[in-house]
Amino acid sequence: MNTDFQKRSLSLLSEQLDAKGIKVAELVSQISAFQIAVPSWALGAGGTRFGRFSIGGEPRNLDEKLEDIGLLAKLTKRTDAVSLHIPWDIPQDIQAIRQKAADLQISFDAMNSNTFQDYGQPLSYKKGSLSNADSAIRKQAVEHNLQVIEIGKSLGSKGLTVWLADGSNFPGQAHIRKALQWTTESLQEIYAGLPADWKLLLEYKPYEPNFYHTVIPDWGTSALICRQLGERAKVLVDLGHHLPNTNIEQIVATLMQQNMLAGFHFNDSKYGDDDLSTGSIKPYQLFLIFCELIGGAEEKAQTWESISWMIDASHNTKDPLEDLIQALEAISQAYAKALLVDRRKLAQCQNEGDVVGAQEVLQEAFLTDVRTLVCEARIQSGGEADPLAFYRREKIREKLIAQRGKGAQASGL
Ligand code: RM4
Ligand code: MN
Ligand code: MN
Repeated sequence: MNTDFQKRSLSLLSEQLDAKGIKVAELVSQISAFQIAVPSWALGAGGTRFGRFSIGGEPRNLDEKLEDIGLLAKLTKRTDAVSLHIPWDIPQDIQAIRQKAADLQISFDAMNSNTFQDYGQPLSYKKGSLSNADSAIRKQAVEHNLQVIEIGKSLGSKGLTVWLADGSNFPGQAHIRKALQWTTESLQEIYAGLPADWKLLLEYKPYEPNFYHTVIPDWGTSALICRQLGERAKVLVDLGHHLPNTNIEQIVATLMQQNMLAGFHFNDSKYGDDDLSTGSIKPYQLFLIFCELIGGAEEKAQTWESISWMIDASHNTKDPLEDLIQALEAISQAYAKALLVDRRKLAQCQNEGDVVGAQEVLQEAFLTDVRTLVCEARIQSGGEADPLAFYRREKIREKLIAQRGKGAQASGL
């Protein structure tokens, strides 16, 4: 990126935005402040049930995962936290990991429990965990979540994310009401072990790995359960966890209206939980989601600070670090565009029933090229003007392969 070109683009854009009464300096500082956590499982190859293709130079342990995120943070200045999945990332030496994270200026975002796999624990989760008909299995799953909280406490995390794979594959397999009741009771036990300054983020997903019914299929069920837990339990929206064409921005607006939005798992989707790069399929939808978020916070439905932001994606074909650079960029762009919306004019159009005018207001913002702004925010924060170009120019993947090996495999999916 040519700095002279960046300067000229910025001054042109400033002139255009100034004319609309928008202050570029303010926008740049808002974009700079917006940080998105990266999950520890997004740094290696994901694979599908048909196979897994190694990327080469994948991080072999938590230390190396933190190093990858540290690199992302340094280049993009858009992330400053990691979200750990237990037991994939159990820290062996808590003090050493804390120190490493501090050196890299990374903090610990919400912790993720895992009761969707067997990893040598006494009782199997094959037929479910928090919803299992066997109370001993439910107890084991509750205890696992409580242990995850303990690990999180020692790292300085402030949240527990629960994604439940529980459900059934065939009609009749599960007692649907009992499964919901058991899940609620199990979560109540977990919630009771949550420190006062923590929140519980409850995810939902309509199908996969169970294909007939999932115990928490949608935001409504998640919200119903959260209401039975307490005010620190809220709904986590993973963008890939909806049936095709669901109006996610409406879900966001509804949850904010109820002060029930815990946070996001960013990714993109064509059909289901595709875990594709954020903004690669439906950038307009992402923009509309940010419009609701900004509107909801401005109109004081729910505070911006109470919402957690995280990427949740899995990479089958791309270099994960390149993909994360792209995702962080796409999220920042959608946010920046949503900040440009003339909300006063939009409200006026809505009140007057001016359908065409309202659409124009949104399109005007969405069609503005904000790359210069996002780049400026990065430069001012000390990041790289063009992180992807830097990554390729410096041959970082090649260096990681030389250092960690071609067959190095990250723990995770
Ligand atoms: C699930 C869900 C969870 C994530 C796992 C790996 O589909 O999105 O958030 O932890 O995948
Ligand atoms: Mn998720
Ligand atoms: Mn998912």
